[in-house]
Amino acid sequence: MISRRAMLTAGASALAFPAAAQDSRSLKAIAAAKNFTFGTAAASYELKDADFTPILAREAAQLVPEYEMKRRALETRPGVYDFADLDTLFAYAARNRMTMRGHTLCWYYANPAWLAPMLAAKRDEKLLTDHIRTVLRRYRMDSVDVVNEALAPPGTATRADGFRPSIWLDAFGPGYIDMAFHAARAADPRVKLVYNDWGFEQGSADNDRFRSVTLRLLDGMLKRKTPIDALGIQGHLSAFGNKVDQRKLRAFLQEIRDRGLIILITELDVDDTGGSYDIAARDRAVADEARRFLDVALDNPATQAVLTWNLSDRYVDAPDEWKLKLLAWRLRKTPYDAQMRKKPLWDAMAQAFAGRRLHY
Ligand code: 9MR
Repeated sequence: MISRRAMLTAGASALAFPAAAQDSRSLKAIAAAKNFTFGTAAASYELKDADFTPILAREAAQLVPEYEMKRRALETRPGVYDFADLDTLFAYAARNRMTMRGHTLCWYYANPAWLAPMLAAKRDEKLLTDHIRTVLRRYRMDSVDVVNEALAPPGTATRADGFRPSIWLDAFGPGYIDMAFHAARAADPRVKLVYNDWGFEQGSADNDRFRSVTLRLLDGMLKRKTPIDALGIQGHLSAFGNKVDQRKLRAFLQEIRDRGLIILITELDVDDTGGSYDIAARDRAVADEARRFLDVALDNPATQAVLTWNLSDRYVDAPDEWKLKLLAWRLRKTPYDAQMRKKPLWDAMAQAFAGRRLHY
C-alpha cells in the first residue's frame, strides 16, 4: 500500500514538474521569439571540444569571455597585450553569427601584478583609460561591463557609500567609475555600457542595503550625465542557501526600468552546495530557483538578455566542498550536465523564456 506521505511527495513533484514535452527549439530561438538574447560565458580552450561546440553554437546567440578579457589575461606587461585567446573567441562567435559581450574593463580583481604598485605610485588616469580604449577599439561588442563589482558585497560594506575597497578607489576615489564610463563612451559610441554586480536578488536586510546603495550609485551617475546604458544583474543564485525574494526583486527591477536603464542578466548559475546527495533532488532545486528568478526578471520589459555563467557543468570549476570532492561530484550549476545532457534547469529556462509576456 502506498503511504500518504509518499503520495503527497509524488503529487508535489508532479506539480513542480508537469510532464510537458521538452521544447525542441534552442534556448536562443525561444528567447529571440520573446525579444531578448540568450547567451553564455565561454573560454577559448572549450572550443576544441567537439562534443561541446555544436551545442554551444546551437543554443547561444551571444558569448561573454569567462576570463580571457580580464586585464590580467590581456596586459601581461604595461602596454603589452596578448590578444590571441580573446581573438579566438571573437572569431568563433563571428563564424557562428553570435554577438559578443565584454567582461570586464575595470575590476578590483584579476589585474596583472604590475598594476597595483604602478597605480599607487603614479595615480595616473591613463592607467585606467588607456586600457579601456585599447580593448574597445579592437573589438565590436553588443555590451560591455565597464565597471564590475564596485560595491561591497551585501553585509560587508565598511563605507557609508557602500563602495568596495579596490586599487581604483585608492587611486582616484569613487570618481573612477565616471572616469571609466566616459573613456568607454569616447572609445566606442555604439556599445551598451554596463555596470555589473551581484547581490540584488535575495531578501535579507543586507541585500536591501545593497539594492539601495546601487540605486544611489546609478542616480548619481545619471544626474552627472555619466554615459551608462544598463545594469548587469549577475544572477548567481543558490538552491539551498539565500533564496530569491521575488517581491523585492520585482520592485528593484522596476526602479531600474523607471530610470530608463536596460537590464541584462549576465552570469546566471545556481549553486547546489548543501542539500541532499540525491542528484535528481539537487537538479530539481536548481531548476526551481532559476525559474523563480527568471519569471520575475523576464516579466520586466527592460530585460534584454540572459546569459548563463557556462552552458555545461563540464566547464564549471571543481567544487571546494570536501564531501563533493571526495565523491568526485561536480557542482551542477548550469543547463547541461558534464555529459552534455539537458538537465531540469534547461527545461526551467525554456519554460520561463517561452512564458514571457510581451509588452507591445
Ligand atoms: O568564473 C570565473 C573564474 O573562472 C575566474 O577564475 C574568476 C577570476 O577571474 O572569475 C570568475 O568569474 C567571476 C566573474 O568574472 C565576475 N562575477 C563572479 C564570477 C564568479 O562566479
